[in-house]
Amino acid sequence: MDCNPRSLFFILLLLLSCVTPAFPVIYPPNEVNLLDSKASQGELGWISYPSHGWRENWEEISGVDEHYTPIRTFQVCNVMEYSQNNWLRTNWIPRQSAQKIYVELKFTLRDCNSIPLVLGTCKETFNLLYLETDDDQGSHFREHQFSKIDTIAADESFTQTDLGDRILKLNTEVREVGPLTKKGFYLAFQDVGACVALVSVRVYFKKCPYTVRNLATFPDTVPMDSHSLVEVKGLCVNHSKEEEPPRMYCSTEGEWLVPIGKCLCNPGYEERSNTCQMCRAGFYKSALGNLECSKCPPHSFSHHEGSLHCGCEKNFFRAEGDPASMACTRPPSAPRNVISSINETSVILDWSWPEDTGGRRDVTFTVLCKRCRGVTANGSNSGTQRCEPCRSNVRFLPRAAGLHNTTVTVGDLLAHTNYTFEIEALNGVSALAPKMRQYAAVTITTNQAAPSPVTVIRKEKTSRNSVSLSWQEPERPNGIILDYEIKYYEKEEQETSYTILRARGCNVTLNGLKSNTAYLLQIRARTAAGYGASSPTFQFETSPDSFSISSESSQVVLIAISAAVAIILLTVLLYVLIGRFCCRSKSKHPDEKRLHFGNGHLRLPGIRTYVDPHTYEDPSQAVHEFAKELDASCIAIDKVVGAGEFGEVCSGRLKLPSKKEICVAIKTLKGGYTDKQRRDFLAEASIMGQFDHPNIIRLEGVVTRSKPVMIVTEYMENGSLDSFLRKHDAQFTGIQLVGMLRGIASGMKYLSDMGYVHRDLAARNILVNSNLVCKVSDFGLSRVLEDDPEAAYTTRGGKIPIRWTAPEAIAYRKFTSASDAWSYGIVLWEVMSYGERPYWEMSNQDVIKAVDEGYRLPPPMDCPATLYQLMLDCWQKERNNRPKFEQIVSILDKLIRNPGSLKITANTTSRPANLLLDRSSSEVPSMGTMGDWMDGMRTLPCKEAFSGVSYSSCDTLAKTSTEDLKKVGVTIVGPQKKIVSSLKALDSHTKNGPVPV
Ligand code: ACK
Repeated sequence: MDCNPRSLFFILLLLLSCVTPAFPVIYPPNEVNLLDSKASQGELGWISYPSHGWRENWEEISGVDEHYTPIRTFQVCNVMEYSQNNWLRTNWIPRQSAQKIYVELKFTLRDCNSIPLVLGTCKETFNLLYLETDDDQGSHFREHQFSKIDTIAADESFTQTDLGDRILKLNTEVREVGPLTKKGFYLAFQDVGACVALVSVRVYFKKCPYTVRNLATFPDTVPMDSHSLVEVKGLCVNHSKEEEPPRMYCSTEGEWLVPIGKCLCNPGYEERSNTCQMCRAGFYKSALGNLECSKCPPHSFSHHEGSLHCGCEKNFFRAEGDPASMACTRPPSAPRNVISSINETSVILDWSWPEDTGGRRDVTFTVLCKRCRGVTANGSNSGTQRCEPCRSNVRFLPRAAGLHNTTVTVGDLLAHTNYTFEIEALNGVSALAPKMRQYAAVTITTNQAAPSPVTVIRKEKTSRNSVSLSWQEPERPNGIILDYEIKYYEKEEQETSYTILRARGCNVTLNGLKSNTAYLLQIRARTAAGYGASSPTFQFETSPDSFSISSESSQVVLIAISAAVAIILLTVLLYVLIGRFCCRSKSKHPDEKRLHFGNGHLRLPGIRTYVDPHTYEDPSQAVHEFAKELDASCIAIDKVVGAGEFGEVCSGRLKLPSKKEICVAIKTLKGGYTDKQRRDFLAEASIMGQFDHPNIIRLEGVVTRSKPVMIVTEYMENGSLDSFLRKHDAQFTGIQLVGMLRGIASGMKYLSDMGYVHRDLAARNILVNSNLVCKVSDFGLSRVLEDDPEAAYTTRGGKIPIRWTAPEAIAYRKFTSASDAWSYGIVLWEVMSYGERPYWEMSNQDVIKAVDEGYRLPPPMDCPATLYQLMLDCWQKERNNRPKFEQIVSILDKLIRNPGSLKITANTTSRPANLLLDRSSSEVPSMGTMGDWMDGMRTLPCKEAFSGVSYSSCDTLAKTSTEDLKKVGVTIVGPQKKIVSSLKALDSHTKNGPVPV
């Protein structure tokens, strides 16, 4: 064995490869190498000092490292000589951005003890030094310029194995240098007599490497030399947004510390490996956040990547507030098993939940109320049902819409009326799919119901023996109030004896009461359905006796009063007689003023004829001819009930001496009138004053001698017919309506018999009293009478109520009772349609054109066929074919006697309500039975007349003449002709067979 320490060292160095594990060297990511001797394959070119001399210095030797990678090493081993000072200097190393650097040395150092024969010169350390410069100084070297970093010693030079071999140990030492300020530096190794081999030298600095934390990127960051941390702001990765600004601190050790804040992936993106990636198809993410994309909920889909939400499948929807995670839903199916329980005028509706709630929990129910006509008696739909929304006063408990429970009570319905309720289940998406909405319907007929109780009773006047009371109509009359029953008794008698009175109106005066006595009273209303509940008990007291007189003196008083009354009456009588005589001598007798009336109207003997007030020399005189002058002090005005052409219309009371006080209507002439206006205003009274008929409004008198000028007429509690009907839509029986119509026809017959043409016959000009009696009013339109060869009145202008007026009156102002008959037909239509506007919203011009082309109004809903035929007859183009009022009255009388005939209604099934009928097509009768045929002809008088007559063959029928028809009651010319010609046609079609009877 070679005992030279140098050769021994190298042998040991070669052994190094055997003891070092063969792993590839991977440096930590936060270390940036400035110098790595191992990385250089060729000569490193480091300088040793002194470079030339007799002694040995650092020697560069090629070898292999632990991975057998060739490396360059430096060795020195002058242990046998004194005063060693051998320098090895690296090349210039640029500092880059480093402030602090690390020097890692790998070396072997030989233990002096292991070297035989060494003198006391052997060392076991070497020095590490550095020099900062701004540029490379080449081979220039000054020993004293270097600063010492440290003395490096080996931890262990040799290790003894169990077998006694000595193994060379590779030492690794790391030293920090800093802060560095210049652009670069040199390292130097000073050997002072050791046996050392520098296997590798690595110089590096530390940095915090680029990283992504909380979806924010942080760049490579070089720490400060001091102990302070470097704060670094992060940048959100693509498709993300800051939730809180991301920050981190870079430590001097090149470690990232204390991450603060974060970024969140945008909607449609999810976090995958520190990045935000698009959601895959079939998934969605609707919100900002680092949640994963979710799978599309049921009944929805997303075909594209990066979906924010999933679209709904066909017929499925998402309501506005629905979260994207919620399944798409649809409107619920209809509620099931609807049950109705009717209690008079209210109904409880119950139903079951729909089979399919559409996938939602927000199901509510809405109940729609419709009033339907054309429903059969058993409640089933006859196919001709026509419905309209219920009135707003129908009450729903708890409410009509937004019901959470499956029941509702509907109250305040009309009695004996058909209703259809549509119950719809709704959920949050119903509004989005109106076509998918379904409802369950139930049709009911309310029962007849008695009126609700009278609740408000007022004491108007009290005296010793009487009391006047008034009250308000019950809140729910449930029909027409026929009368009120007033029951009263002395309070003390406790109902052991009582008195009952009936009143038609809402007031009563109770006479014959005991003075100074307390009475109790109850009122109840009666309709066709019977009595309603009684009002709460009302107490009143009569006045006490204010003074008492002896029977003797009372007799004297009585005689005195009787005498005074007799004298007054005599005076009044004389005054009236003298007044009449004077007036007549001033003007002509009315009959003398009568002009020509040869208009073909049936004139009954004993009936007076009408005198036009305008024919008076002084028309204002006429008013005193026909109207009574009233003293204004006899009139008390209560309230304004409407507006007339000349001023207000008021209700009030008229108390004439020695007469009962009566309710009256008072038409006033407003101030600032002209003479003409006054004349025209009073003309109505002059006309009205000539009439005396139960169906013509009665004139009570006029006030012309004081202001305001007034016309006082009887009071009609229910006001004008058109508004009355509209108010009581569908509340009357057919017979009640016919009764009203009969009254109007009777009034018109009287007027036509008087030779008076109304010209403005319309429901608005008919007044209705508390007993449903209709009276013709408004005589204001009547114009100057002219001598006309046709005995018809013509007008000199003025407005014509087109919809009510016959075509000839519109075209050439031919106003006759026949044109009044046309208007009557329109009134008939208005009554049967409960105040509908004739021809609805058609313009006047369109109405004139349509009527001229033969179109006529269609039958109103549920209108009996006979009444519709009567309308059509009134609307005959040829005015002579229209029925006379006398005939109309008799037709209506027959109907009243035979109410069954009202059950056959005119067929309107296939026709919308607002289309006019073409007369030519509606007149073709269908040939079925004789009855059908008669119905087809719609000639009620004929049908009635024929019923009971047996016709066995066509022959018999064909021989029927107009005279025959007259005998059996068919008096109207149109139907007569139709029947005769149709019978003849029937004969020729069926002469070989019998005609069904
Ligand atoms: O429909 P109404 O209440 O009945 O409104 C009108 C208004 O005056 C203007 O004409 C009412 N009116 C007219 N004459 C009478 C009357 N004799 N009795 C009661 N109301 C009347 C009419």
